[in-house]
Amino acid sequence: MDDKPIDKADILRELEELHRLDHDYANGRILGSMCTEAHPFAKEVYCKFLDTNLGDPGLFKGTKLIEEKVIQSIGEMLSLDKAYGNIVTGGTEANLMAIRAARNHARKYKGIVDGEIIIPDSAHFSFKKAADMLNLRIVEAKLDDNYKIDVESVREAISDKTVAIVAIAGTTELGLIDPIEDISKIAHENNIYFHVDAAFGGFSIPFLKRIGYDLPVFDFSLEGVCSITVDPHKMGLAPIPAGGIIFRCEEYLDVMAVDSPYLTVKTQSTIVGTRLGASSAATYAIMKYFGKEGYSKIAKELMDNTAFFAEGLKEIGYEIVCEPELNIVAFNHPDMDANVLAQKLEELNWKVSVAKCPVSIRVVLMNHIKRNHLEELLEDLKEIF
Ligand code: 0PR
Repeated sequence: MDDKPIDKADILRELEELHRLDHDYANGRILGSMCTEAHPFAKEVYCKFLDTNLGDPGLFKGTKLIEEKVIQSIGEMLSLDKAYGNIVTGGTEANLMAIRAARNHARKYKGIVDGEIIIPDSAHFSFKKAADMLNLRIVEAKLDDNYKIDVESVREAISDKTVAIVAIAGTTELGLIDPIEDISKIAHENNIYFHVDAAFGGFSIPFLKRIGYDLPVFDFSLEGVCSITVDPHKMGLAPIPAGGIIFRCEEYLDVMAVDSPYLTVKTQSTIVGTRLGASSAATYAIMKYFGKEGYSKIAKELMDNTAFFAEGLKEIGYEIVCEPELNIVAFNHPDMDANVLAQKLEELNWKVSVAKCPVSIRVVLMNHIKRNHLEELLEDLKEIF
């Protein structure tokens, strides 16, 4: 730190220079991100609530009510009449809370001490962090030929130490929806906690279904589902950080509660103590602003772009890994290694992401990637071909 105060203009100049090194969503070159530019209205609301702290909700009663309302709205979107949960920093924290709830519940009611969680090979790496922090062993369920969790392998993986089963609605690499109804049945029959990670798909599947897309059921209408991660800062167009964790019952929050004696509320179940109210307020505002109609329109546009891009790739001769269920396309050149192709695209100034299972180029068709960007990308891919 400098000894003397520095002029605001000088500080801003330095920061702007550094900020110029960042990539900008607006030029449509970021192909592998699940985040996008937040809606301006959400950013405006976010700034108004910057000083609110939901770590001490007795001091910020209004903002706490906003969090409760937004959790309730997300719950309704996921077929749950009365929802419990929090707006957190993202999918990682949401998944961590879900697994912590499952572990504590199993410890309290089943006496399980050295627990295990069953997760598919396609699960986001946040579950590895959760297992590490919570001292749980990961048992990986296999994927079937379509890269979805293999239902039989989940059944086989269950043991008397299983504290949770996880399935994904919108996998990170391919955007696929696991057979959640089947897994829900297995979890329910075996009285095991079932968590659905819909960090990516949660803000699109309900709206696509609403306008007639034939997508599988993934939400609380399935009685085995205990919690769902759904991130406003991905398909919800809310500013970062905004993750959502929704629980079916309050008990799952209670088993995580620790005493917080000197605060305005006497227990706390979230991982983070001092935490943003701005994320809840911005999410609340943007959900009201779009409504089901607005989100359906966005989801449809993105699916149209997905279909346009996938068709364009096939016409050139690229191979699609799987038919997209949500707005992610993964593809390969018939004879070129995906990393080599990625390198060529990087040289043309595309910010590419390479999936590992299977190795392929993966494009997440977020709101910042417009038709003209896709046309340019297809042109470049044609040149490379
Ligand atoms: N669950 C799923 C299914 C996810 O895809 C992700 C993140 C998470 C949980 C964790 O969410 P947070 O990152 O909010 O904690 N998926 C993307 C990924 O890791 C996140 C991302 C976003 C990556 C923007 C890059 C990027 O530029 O690939």
